[in-house]
Amino acid sequence: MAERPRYMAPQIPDDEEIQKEDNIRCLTTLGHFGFECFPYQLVNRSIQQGFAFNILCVGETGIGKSTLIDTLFNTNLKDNKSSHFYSNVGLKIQTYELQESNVQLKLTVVKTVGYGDQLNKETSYQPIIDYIDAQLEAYLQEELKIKRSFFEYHDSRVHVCLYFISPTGHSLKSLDLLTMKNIDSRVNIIPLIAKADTISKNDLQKFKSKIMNELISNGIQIYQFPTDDETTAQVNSSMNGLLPFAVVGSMDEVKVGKRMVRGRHYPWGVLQVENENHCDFVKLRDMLLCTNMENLKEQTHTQHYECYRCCRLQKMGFTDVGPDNQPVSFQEIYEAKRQEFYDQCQRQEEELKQRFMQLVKEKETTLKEAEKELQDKFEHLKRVQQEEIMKLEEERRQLEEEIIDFYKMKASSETLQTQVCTNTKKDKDRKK
Ligand SMILES: Nc1nc2c(ncn2[C@@H]2O[C@H](COP(=O)(O)OP(=O)(O)O)[C@@H](O)[C@H]2O)c(=O)[nH]1
Ligand SMILES: [Mg+2]
Repeated sequence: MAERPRYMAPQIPDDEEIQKEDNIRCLTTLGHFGFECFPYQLVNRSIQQGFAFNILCVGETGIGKSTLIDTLFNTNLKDNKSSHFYSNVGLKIQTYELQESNVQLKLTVVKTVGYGDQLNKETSYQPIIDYIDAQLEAYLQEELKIKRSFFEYHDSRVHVCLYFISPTGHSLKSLDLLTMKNIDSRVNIIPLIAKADTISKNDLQKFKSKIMNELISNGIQIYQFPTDDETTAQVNSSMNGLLPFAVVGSMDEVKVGKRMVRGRHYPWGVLQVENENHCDFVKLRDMLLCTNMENLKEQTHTQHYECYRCCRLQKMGFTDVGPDNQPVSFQEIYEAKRQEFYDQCQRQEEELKQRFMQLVKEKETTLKEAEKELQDKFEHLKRVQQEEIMKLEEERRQLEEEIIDFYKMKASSETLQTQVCTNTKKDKDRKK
């Protein structure tokens, strides 16, 4: 008996089975192919690879950043208390490997240090921008490499920024507005009202709407939970209406009835962190970790990274269309850039040559002038010396004449003296 084929050959469908839609034929499969298992393959691969998530916490010192992160992951991530006396804002980066069931999570938490502690807060947001950009740049550089190794590459791009707002009950501080305005195009911002247990229920509602109005009137874009997936659309859109989340953090275990819960114990009662009537902590955790972590990562890649990449490549001179609005290829741009660079080098070389010639000419003129000056000086000195020689010659001549005169006078005086002596002797002899 002939062996039965493992898979039935697909039969050619009747014309009625072919639905035409944008020239794509939709066929009903008549046998089992196996591609219904694609999703499982993806799940298995993801579990094997593990997940990575990078959170940036921006907020004043002591506002509750470390406590909230510990509470979110129900782990003591062992962070020391920060000082209020830093002269500049800094960032503390810590990476942890966490595991829940068989899912591994490489969690990177970046927290601001010294934020809001300086008198002059004008540039407090700069280190935050620099950090976000540096991670986007690192990814871009990896992408531009010839030999890319995305499998081992640790993607450090910030997936979400939890912005901690002080529970003042009044309004946002100018530092909050300035920072959020400057980072909103680079990262997904989720605003949080920190230490929400310090604010009453009525004040909290007013404070929330005040914050949202201020964000809108200052044109600040915060992350919106996506509503395009029908499985999460309803919950996400209701959560969008609850932003900013009012959160409370605590790792303390408090007894409520017969149960131990995480909360903060006050003289007047217990605030239960995971009780949705007490604060929005559970909503934040669900939105951040259960429902939208993948979307946050996707937004980081498709929106923020794309925007950064586009600007950087444009700054480098790359473009998709030429001056005549015609598409241009990477090769054409590269060739044009190369030619431009070559021309620029030529121009610079020519300019340098001209400058060199000019300098040589200037130097020659100065040297010639100096030579002429020296020649004039020499001529002058020569003249002065000749005059001096002439003067000395004249003086010598006069002296020689004087000497001759002197000797003449001396000779005549000697003759005279001899005559006088002779006459005196004659006179003496005569008297004798
Ligand atoms: N009332 C209240 N206190 C909190 C809350 N979260 C943290 N704290 C307290 O605030 C202090 C500073 O918290 P910490 O997490 O170290 O702040 P960080 O400097 O922003 O990391 C600690 O004493 C915490 O116990 C909160 O939600 N409510
Ligand atoms: Mg801390």
